[in-house]
Amino acid sequence: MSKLKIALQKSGRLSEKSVALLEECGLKFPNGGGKLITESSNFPVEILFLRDDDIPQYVEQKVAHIGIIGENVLLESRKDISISEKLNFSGCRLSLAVPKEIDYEGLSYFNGRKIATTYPNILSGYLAENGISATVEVISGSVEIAPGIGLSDGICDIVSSGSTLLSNGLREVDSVLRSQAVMVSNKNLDPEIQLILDRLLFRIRAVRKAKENKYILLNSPNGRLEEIIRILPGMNSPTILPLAKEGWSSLHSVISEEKFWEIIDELKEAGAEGILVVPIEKMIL
Ligand code: PRT
Ligand code: ZN
Repeated sequence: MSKLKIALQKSGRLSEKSVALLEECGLKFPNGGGKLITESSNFPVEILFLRDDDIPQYVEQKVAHIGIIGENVLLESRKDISISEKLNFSGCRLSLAVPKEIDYEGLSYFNGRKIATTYPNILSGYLAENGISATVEVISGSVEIAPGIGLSDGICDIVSSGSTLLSNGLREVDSVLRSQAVMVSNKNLDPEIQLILDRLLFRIRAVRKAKENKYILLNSPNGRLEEIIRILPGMNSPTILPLAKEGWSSLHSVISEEKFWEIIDELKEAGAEGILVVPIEKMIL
């Protein structure tokens, strides 16, 4: 029987969350023990653990059918593969930074200057788009020390909290790219492999939807039900059940995490009581 081959980062910032995502989708597989290939016991997949930089090439060549990487790695690789799903974790940005004492007034600062990076393709594209003529110094790591040792005038590197820049006396001045983890896939999957991928994507979306929403239960005087229903932007019309207490009902619905506090405030004002909010494990629409 065919198996969907999934490439995950072996060890690094994406590893734990990639494995957790597959586990939340109900896939059981042995993890750890330094294995390079493993199989799921309850879903037709084989998992390959690789360096993230190798994943685009392996997916393009169908050594793996799909993989999980940062968008930054995908774009830098320039491989002809597609994004099947954005995964909403490991968010970061690829940014330009300069020594903090520099009086920076815009991208033109970099004209005729040197920028150190491990992302030459993305950076060159960005500079060309903006009409900046700078020298791109390609290095393989520890980019943040390049200006301090006189290798470059600025850097282009991944930033998340900003503390690496800060502790190296650098200041973020421009953002080249926003990135998050994505599932990439080969563009020419056989139909039976595509079918397995579709089943997996269905589960991934159900897990993500569940994380983005909460289940809410509350009590409302019958006279205020209409107003409360108007506040709740539920996916369907809410469930209403009579309470033993005369003149009151219990109302159940789903609300999005994003609007959560706003909605709670409005509900209280409208007379809702006994509000319970509970996490949803899976959400199938
Ligand atoms: O060994 P392998 O090649 O597989 O891993 P790697 O070392 O190339 O990658 P890894 O594990 O560091 O990162 C994997 C992916 O995580 C990246 O491609 C990004 O998509 C994403 N990501 C999210 C990050 C960061 N946040 C991040 N903070 N990747 C790197 N960093 C580094 C950055 O390079 C800099 O050195 O962290 C430092 C900055 O962090 P702050 O928090 O100090 O700003
Ligand atoms: Zn890497």
